[in-house]
Amino acid sequence: MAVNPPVVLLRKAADYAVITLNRPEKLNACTVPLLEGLKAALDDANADPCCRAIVLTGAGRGFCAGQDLNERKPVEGQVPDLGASLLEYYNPVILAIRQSDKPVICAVNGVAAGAGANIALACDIVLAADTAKFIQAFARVGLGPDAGGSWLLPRLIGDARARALALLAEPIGAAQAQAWGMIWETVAGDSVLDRAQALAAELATRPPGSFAAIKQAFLASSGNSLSEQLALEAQLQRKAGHSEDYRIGVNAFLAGEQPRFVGR
Ligand code: T3D
Repeated sequence: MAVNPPVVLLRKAADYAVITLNRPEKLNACTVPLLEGLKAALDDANADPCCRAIVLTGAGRGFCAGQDLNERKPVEGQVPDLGASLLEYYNPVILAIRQSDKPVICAVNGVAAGAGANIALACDIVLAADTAKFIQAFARVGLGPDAGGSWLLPRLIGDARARALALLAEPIGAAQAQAWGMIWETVAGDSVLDRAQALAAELATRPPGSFAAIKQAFLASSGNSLSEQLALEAQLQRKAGHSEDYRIGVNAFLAGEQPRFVGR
């Protein structure tokens, strides 16, 4: 009997994890098992102290085509509860990325549409193949934005561009996305995953306490006043200042050496 391959793959390298959405024949469109698998893989990587960075990518020619619309085929007499779907499956994925203390790098290997685009944009560092496209596809199927898009996009590219992208639901190429500040880098050819893994390996040598502080500070900044944010920075910096990695970093600087951080 043929066994279906897992729809999400989790591979652990020495000190980082690679999560691959694995429904290539459907451009990794999100089903319940895919979203559950993605959340479980993020939780696993987040809880593993050996894993100091996370790479997220898609198998095949797409990154993620958003909600699998086969799961939404209209049935006479039934109405889908998309709110429940978001609360139960999508929102926890976005929060697992944003609230993780570890850097999450997205290698957008191909088209990212609808909720798939916003899962990518929720990551900390977004790299995209030069052939990749981002589509806020929601209005094409009668929906508004979700998976954090209405929060992320205006912050990334400004209100005017965010509104036009959402209203027009037109694809935007990787180079344009980079020029607008929506993503970090466009990678030529088919080496976006290699580039993401090289970055993850590099980040894995850096002090994880710094990354936790960076992510917590940036996450809080959108809801905080300047005074609140200054207080939070002081709190986070107090904790960082007590770490062994801070002591190592300062000693290495003063000795003119490369620091060898220990992750504490
Ligand atoms: O719970 C909830 O519902 C919450 C709501 C979530 C919000 C959303 O994410 S809604 C937005 C859903 N996504 C879309 O509307 C995008 C739909 N897909 C497309 O527009 C196109 O497929 C793409 C522009 C992404 C790519 O086009 P192209 O020409 O490169 O590929 P294709 O031939 O259209 O797709 C390849 C296969 O993937 C094809 O299957 P087949 O015919 O070869 O068996 C196609 O049907 C399938 N596919 C692509 N996207 C989806 C999909 N199947 C199901 N759902 C999809 N979203």
